[in-house]
Amino acid sequence: MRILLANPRGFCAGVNMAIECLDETIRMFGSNVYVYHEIVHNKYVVDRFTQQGVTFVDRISETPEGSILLYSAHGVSPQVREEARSRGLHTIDATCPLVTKVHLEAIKYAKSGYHIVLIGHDGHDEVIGTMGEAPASITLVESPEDVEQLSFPDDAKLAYLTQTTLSVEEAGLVIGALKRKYPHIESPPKEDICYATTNRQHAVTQLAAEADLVIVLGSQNSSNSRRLMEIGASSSKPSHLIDGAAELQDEWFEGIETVLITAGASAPEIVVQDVIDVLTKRYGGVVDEVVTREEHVSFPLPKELRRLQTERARV
Ligand code: 0CN
Ligand code: SF4
Repeated sequence: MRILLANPRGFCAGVNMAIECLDETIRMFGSNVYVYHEIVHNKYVVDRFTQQGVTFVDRISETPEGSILLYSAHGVSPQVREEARSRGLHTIDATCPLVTKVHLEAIKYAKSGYHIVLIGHDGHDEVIGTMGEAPASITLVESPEDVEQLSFPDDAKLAYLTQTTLSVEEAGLVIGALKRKYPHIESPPKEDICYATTNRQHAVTQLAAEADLVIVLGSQNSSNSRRLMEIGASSSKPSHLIDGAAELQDEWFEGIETVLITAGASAPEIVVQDVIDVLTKRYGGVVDEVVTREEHVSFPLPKELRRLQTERARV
């Protein structure tokens, strides 16, 4: 069996930074550290940190006053920042800079009197954070059908923004519907769907044609990972989103000559390699890694953490 291994796959620059940020915080302060929401949407990563003693919370009220709190890669609303401040928490912001970019666009448009149509998934951490920047000036849409329900006046000052981890193709349909209904709507200065989301989707779109089966490593609550699995399914290939090798099922591989393997932006390489090990041993799999795009992106640690590192180095 051929194991067609997609490249790029797995950790993106934002996830690398967020995980390094939490690792470094633990090194400096011990593991009595709190994180608002899952640091990234991946079970393996969250379990690893939980075992180290990190506490993940969904409410600021769950953190002891004066404790250290990291914001996850998906970003938070100003209301959450304010609540953390009033609780005297020491916060470290591990928000991906590409999510922050969307927050800044939302603030800029809202200040200039625009109403913003945000394309995203209702209830997703990133969407909640972005909408919190200007709640009265943002309307969320998920589909072209939602666009049909909008009733802004024809001359309304409108702009659209998107969540960073959407399906490029599905977002394109929503944007098309928006532009047909409101031809003057302003587009974001630069694409909001991030490079990592785009490149991982491009790889699956291109490589699924050569495969009989698609396996995506990632967690069920990971938006970008789910989109990869859906792209496999929309190419009419059986597609599965799994956290690790323990979920592999023998019947998936009956009569399969080529299996495409990829991983969402929050899935660590170790879970990919575990799956490859199993497929090699069980079905004589041979790896054929195909690079569809090069990636050379990295982000620095947040400045508050770098400042703490410098202060420590001086002592
Ligand atoms: O899986 P993630 O933690 O997040 P979503 O795909 O659900 O947004 O991947 C990192 C992406 C970000 C921000
Ligand atoms: Fe940042 Fe994109 Fe990674 Fe999300 S998927 S953390 S936006 S680089």
